[in-house]
Amino acid sequence: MSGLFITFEGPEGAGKSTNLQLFAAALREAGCDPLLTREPGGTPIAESIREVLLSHHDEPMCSDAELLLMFAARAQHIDRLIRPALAQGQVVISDRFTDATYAYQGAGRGIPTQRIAVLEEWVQGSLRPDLTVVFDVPVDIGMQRARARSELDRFEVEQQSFFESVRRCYLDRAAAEPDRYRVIDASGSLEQVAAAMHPLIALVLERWHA
Ligand code: T5A
Repeated sequence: MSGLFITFEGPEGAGKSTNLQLFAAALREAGCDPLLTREPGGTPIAESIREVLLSHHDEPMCSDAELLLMFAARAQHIDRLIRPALAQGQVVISDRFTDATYAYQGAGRGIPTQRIAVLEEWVQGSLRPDLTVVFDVPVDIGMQRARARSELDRFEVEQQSFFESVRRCYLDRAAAEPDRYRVIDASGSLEQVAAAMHPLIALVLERWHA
């Protein structure tokens, strides 16, 4: 028995976390109870690594340390939470996964894609999301939302050009593999974005019933 692995992605303030809750509520109403998780994080050890990754430090974190910590957290998350849940046939929805590494550490920090791909193979083997929903929003709108919500973390203080590269990477990856990705315009109101998710909810329920 194998479940369904769904990831929500997008630049800062795109509304992933908000819409993930709405998406899950709609699935629950239809009788499907998904496991919700996030990256970096998802287990106690991975959440501790998240704390190191997101907080500000006096010592700058080098890009390779950042990349390896992302994959260390991911290895733990996959081993302890994602694989066991999928093996039980559950629908797992993660707020970010490896696409974020390609976008932030790859396009943002400039780490070569090939180096990330090596770690992806090592840590994940053949595990890839069945469906990735990219919430796309112009950088200035996303950052406005993030600023209004809370204090900025270690990533959110990056320059506009960093986030433009992140956004471009997500869109390029989605265009290269249209079977796996769906892009949602997340610049409108919450109601508009929620409405745009309806066909995806139907798609997930259809695959879940299959
Ligand atoms: N990271 C992560 C990497 O660098 N590499 C990796 O491999 C991984 C996995 C995670 C950070 O780690 C980085 C990327 C991130 O910088 P995080 O706190 O989880 O940190 O950051 P985000 O995932 O970006 O979470 P955010 O909360 O910033 O963005 P969301 O989840 O997209 O947005 P959300 O839903 O929290 O909404 C933000 C605010 O906007 C409002 C919401 O109410 C909220 O206040 N909002 C809207 N307002 C108006 N209209 C809409 N349509 C709205 N949608 C949301």
